[in-house]
Amino acid sequence: MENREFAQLLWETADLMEIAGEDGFRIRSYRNGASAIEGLPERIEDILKNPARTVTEVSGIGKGLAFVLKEISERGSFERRDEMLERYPPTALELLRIQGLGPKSIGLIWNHFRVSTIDGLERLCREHKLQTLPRMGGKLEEKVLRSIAQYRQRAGRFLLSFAEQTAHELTAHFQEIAGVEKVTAAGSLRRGKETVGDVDLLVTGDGTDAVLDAFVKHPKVTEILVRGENKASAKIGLEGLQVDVRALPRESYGAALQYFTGSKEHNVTLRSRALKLGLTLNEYGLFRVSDNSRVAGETEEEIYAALGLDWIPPELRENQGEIDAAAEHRIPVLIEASQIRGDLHMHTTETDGRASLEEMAESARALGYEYIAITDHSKALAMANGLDETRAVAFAAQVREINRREIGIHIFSGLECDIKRDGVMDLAHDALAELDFVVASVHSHMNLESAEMTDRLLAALECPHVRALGHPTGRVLLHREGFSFDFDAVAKAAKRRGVFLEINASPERLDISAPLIRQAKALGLRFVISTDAHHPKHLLNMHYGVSMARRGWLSSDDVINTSSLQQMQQILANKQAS
Ligand code: DGT
Ligand code: CA
Ligand code: CA
Ligand code: ZN
Repeated sequence: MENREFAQLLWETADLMEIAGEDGFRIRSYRNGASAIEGLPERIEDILKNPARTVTEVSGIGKGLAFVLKEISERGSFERRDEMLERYPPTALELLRIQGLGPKSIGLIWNHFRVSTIDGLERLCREHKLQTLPRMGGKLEEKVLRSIAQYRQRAGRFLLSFAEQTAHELTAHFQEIAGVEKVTAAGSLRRGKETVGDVDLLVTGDGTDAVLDAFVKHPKVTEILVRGENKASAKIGLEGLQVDVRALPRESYGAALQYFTGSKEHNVTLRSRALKLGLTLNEYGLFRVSDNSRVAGETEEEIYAALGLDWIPPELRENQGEIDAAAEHRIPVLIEASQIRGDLHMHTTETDGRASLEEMAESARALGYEYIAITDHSKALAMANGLDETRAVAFAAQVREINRREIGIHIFSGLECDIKRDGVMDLAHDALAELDFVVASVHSHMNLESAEMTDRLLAALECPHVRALGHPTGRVLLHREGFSFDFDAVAKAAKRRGVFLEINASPERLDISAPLIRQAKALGLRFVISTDAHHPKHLLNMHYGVSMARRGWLSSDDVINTSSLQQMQQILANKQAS
C-alpha cells in the first residue's frame, strides 16, 4: 500500500467525523498524521514491516495512529472508518467539495433528508427545501446550485502534477521495452494545462505492440477500457485517471503528435488554414488536396513550416492568437525552467514549513539557485505560529548574520504577510521595512463581495513595503474558485506601485492562470514565479509555475527571479524599480 493511500483513508475518515460533529482532537490527529505520511520520503508499509522499527518514529504519528496504520495495512480499512461509513454513505464526502457547504451543514442535511449525493442536494435546492433547515436560506440555495455547476465542470479532472507523475512512471516503464523508440506525452499534459482530463501517450518503434501489452498488464491499471491494434485505454490507480496509449508509425509521428497535442480549437483553426492553402491536415500527415500527395508528417516543425508558420510551443496552442503570431514571426521566446535563479516564497519550521531555514537553503543551493527568500507567515495565521513584529525584526537580523557566513547561497529575509480583512497589513510598517521581500497574501475572509475585496487588495498595495502579491486569486484547483475582485484595477495599482505579481507554482494553486498573466503583462506588470515550498521537495515544483508563465506568453525578462543575484539585490534595494 502506498503512503498516498494510507493518507487518503485518514483524510476521508476525519472528514466524515467532522460531518458527524465529533470533537476536534481525534480529527486533527488523523489529519496531522495524513499530512506527515504524505510528506514522508519513506514508505509507511516498509517501516511497518521492519520489526526493528516503529511508525511512531515519524513526527506527527502517535501510538493511537500507529495502531490505525497497522490495521489499514492488514485489511485496507480501520474500525473508526468502518463505523463512520455505516453512519454516512461515502458519497457524503463528495458534498464537502461543494463550496458553501461545511461539514456541519452536510451532517444536518443527512439527518433531516437522508440526502448525501450531489443530485439529491441539487433537488433540495431546486425545490427550496434546503431553506427549511436552521440558518439556511434562499441565498445559500442559489450559491449551492452555482457551486454544483462548477463542481460538475471540474469533476473527473486531475492536477497537472498528478497526471505528470503517472505519465513519467508509465513512460519509464515503456522505454525499457525492446524496440521502443519514442514515448511522448501529448494532449493537455504536453500543453502544461493546470488540470488534465486524461493522459495521452504516443509511442513509436518496433516494440509498440509489446508496449500496449505491458500497459494493460501494468499493476496500477484498475480497468481496461480499450485494447485495440494501435490504441489502448485504461484507468490507473484508485483515482481512476484515464490514460490513452497510441502506437504510431514513424513517418506520421510528427502529425500524430501535432494532432493529439491539441488543443482541439487550435487544430480546427490550423486545419482551416491548411485548406486555404489547398492542403489537408490529419493525424497521418499533411497532404495536398489535388493529388493526395504527402507534404509533411514526420516532425511537427515541418508541418508548421509547410503551413507558413513558425513552430508553436505546445503551451500556446489554445487558439488565442498564436497562429497569427506564428505567421508573423511574433511568437515570443518563452521562459524556461533552467533560467530560474532563485525562489522567493517558502516557509520553514518557524511557522508551518517542515524544514529549517538551513535545510531549505541547502536544498535550494543544491538546485543551483543563487538566492532564496524565506517568507514565513505573519501572526494573523496563529495556527501556523506566524511571526509578530519582534520575531520578524529578529529574523531579519539573523539572516544578515547568516549571509555574512557565506553559505553558498544568498538569503533574502522575507515574510508572507497577511492582508487583513480591511486591507491593513498584519505587521506594522516599521517591522516590514526591516525585511528584504514582503509578499502580501489573503488567507482569510475570502467570500467578500467583489468591490470590498478589490478595495482590500488596493489598500494592501498602498503599503510601501509590499513587493509581491502572493497567490493573487486564492484559487485552489479542483476545490475552490478564486475570490472575486476587479483584477484589472488591482493589476494597474500593482503596476503603479512597482509590486510584482506572484505566479504561485504550488500544483494545487497555479495561481494566477494564463489569461490573467497575459492581461497583466499587457498592462506592463512583471512577475515572480515562486514555489511557496513548505518542504525541500516542494522546491522542485518550480517548473509547474514556469508552465503557467509559458501559457501566459512570458519571456525570461518578464520574470524577476531569472535575474542574477546582483540584479536582484538592485531590484529589491529600489522599491519603484518594477
Ligand atoms: P483533457 O484530456 O480534457 O485535459 O484535454 P486534451 O486536450 O488532452 O483532450 P483529449 O484527451 O480529449 O484529446 C487530446 C487531443 O487530441 C486534443 O487536444 C485534440 C485531439 N483531438 C481529440 N479528439 C478530437 C476531435 O474530435 N477533434 C479534433 N479536432 N481534435 C481532437
Ligand atoms: Ca487528454
Ligand atoms: Ca485522451
Ligand atoms: Zn499563502
